[in-house]
Amino acid sequence: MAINPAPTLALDDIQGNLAGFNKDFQRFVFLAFPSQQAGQSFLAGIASDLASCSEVLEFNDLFRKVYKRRPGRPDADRGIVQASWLNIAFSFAGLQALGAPGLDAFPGEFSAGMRAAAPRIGDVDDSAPAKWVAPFNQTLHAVALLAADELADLQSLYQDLHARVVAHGVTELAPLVDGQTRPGDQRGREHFGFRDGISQPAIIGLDIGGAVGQSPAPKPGQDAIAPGEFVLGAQDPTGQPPAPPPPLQPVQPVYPGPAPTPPPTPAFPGWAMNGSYLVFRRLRQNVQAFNAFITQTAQAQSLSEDVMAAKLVGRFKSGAPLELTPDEAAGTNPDAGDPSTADPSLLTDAKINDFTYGQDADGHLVPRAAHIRKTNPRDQQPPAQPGTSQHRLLRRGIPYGPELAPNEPPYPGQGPVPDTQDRGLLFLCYQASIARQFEFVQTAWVNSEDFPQSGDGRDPIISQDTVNPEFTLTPQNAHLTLARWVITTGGEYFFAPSISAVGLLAGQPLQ
Ligand code: N7H
Repeated sequence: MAINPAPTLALDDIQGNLAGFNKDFQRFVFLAFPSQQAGQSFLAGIASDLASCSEVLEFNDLFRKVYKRRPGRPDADRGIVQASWLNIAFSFAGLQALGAPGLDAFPGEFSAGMRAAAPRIGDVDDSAPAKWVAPFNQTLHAVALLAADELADLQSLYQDLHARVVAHGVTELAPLVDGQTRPGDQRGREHFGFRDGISQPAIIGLDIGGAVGQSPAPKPGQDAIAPGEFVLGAQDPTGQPPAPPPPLQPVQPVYPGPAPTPPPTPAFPGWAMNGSYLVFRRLRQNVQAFNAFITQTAQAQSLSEDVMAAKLVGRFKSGAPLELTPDEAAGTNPDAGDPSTADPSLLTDAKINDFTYGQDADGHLVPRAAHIRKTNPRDQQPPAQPGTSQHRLLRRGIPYGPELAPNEPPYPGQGPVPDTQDRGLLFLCYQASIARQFEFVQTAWVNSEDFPQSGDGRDPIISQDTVNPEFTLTPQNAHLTLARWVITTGGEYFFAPSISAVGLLAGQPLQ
């Protein structure tokens, strides 16, 4: 696709996690507003503290420069610049509680929320909302996203937020939901041991195109995607400028004094410009069962465990792409391990994401239902469907929970999972349309046993469907029967408005 000239995005106004906080410690504080007044007075206090994309981009750029200048030092000494960030996002119920105007114009999947979507997106039986853990078992109005380089900084950011929550009579819904980067050589990896966060779309005007810290062009293999895929009101994929938004309307404050008449509601409210939908999912991972499956199946298929695991995901645990390592991917050598040990260049920007599946149409290298092929089929989109560029996700997840202990008791088969064994991924992704992006990927691709082709099977990592859990390992019809290692234990659909819109929702006048 030709790259349209970089549009000017309101980077000072778009909330910063779209650019990627990329912090080792993150806390998600879920909130409910007992009244419009409580919610608005709370928001009025924090609107000016929300981190913007510009700040995050500039900080990340500075961090990279300082880090590069200090090779050979332990990681902890290399990145001496630090920052803590705060963002906020609202559920539909939260926007209603705040009296936000124009809510009729928001799409149905957002207003109904993730619980209502459960049967559609496959959150059934063990993953059904009735089994979700607190705080996801109640109505959530907002989530505050806190991020820091050090735990102590996260704590102080939280203390500050908590004091405001208490002062304004907002309800904090227990428990706090904490994510952290895994320690030591597992840094950057999720709990099954795979490096994560490698393949992301390059958003024109955010990741590429000229602002501070941006690269001039996408990395090899990275798609340049129009910002309108992630930011409401930004340039759409055809390069057309957005339709002029209706004028911004301040939400009238309900304090002090009686509520005034609300302003007329525009078709799609102007305050939603420069906002983005945030999908939040708490996904529990049964690491013991995953490891046991890999060991048993590798043996049965005469593959090494490294290759077996890579066949399910499409990458080795190091991140090395299976598609670029045909000798290992062919599985003819049962001793073949992770190829990046012998060839570290596979992990460089030049190679790690630079592949397509066209020459592997039958899936003899990367099974067609492997996780990264299901969730981004790259050049393998069936011709009748719109381009994969319409279904991209900006992933911002972080692992949660303790490390697997060497002598950990067997994972509970039934009943509650103790905190000491509850680990997984806090999956977050931003997009301009939950229906066309997250829900489409989860339903039409991940949960479909016939995508990309009939009988390929469901996504082995994240499909929640337990009916016919078959996975086509090789084109020669080697089928595996999968177990389920990832369970949904909570989640919600949120909207992250622009920073100025948070002020408007709080009833503040436009600056
Ligand atoms: Fe996935 N995993 O460890 O297996 N994911 N994911 N994911 N995921 C990716 O390329 C994982 C989840 C996507 O462009 C990698 O960054 C786990 C959900 C997409 O080539 C690994 C969980 C959804 C990509 C994992 C989980 C997605 C991707 C390779 C849950 C959306 C990029 C590293 C516990 C519905 C594909 C990388 C591309 C990559 C894992 C969740 C989507 C290792 C364990 C819920 C779009």
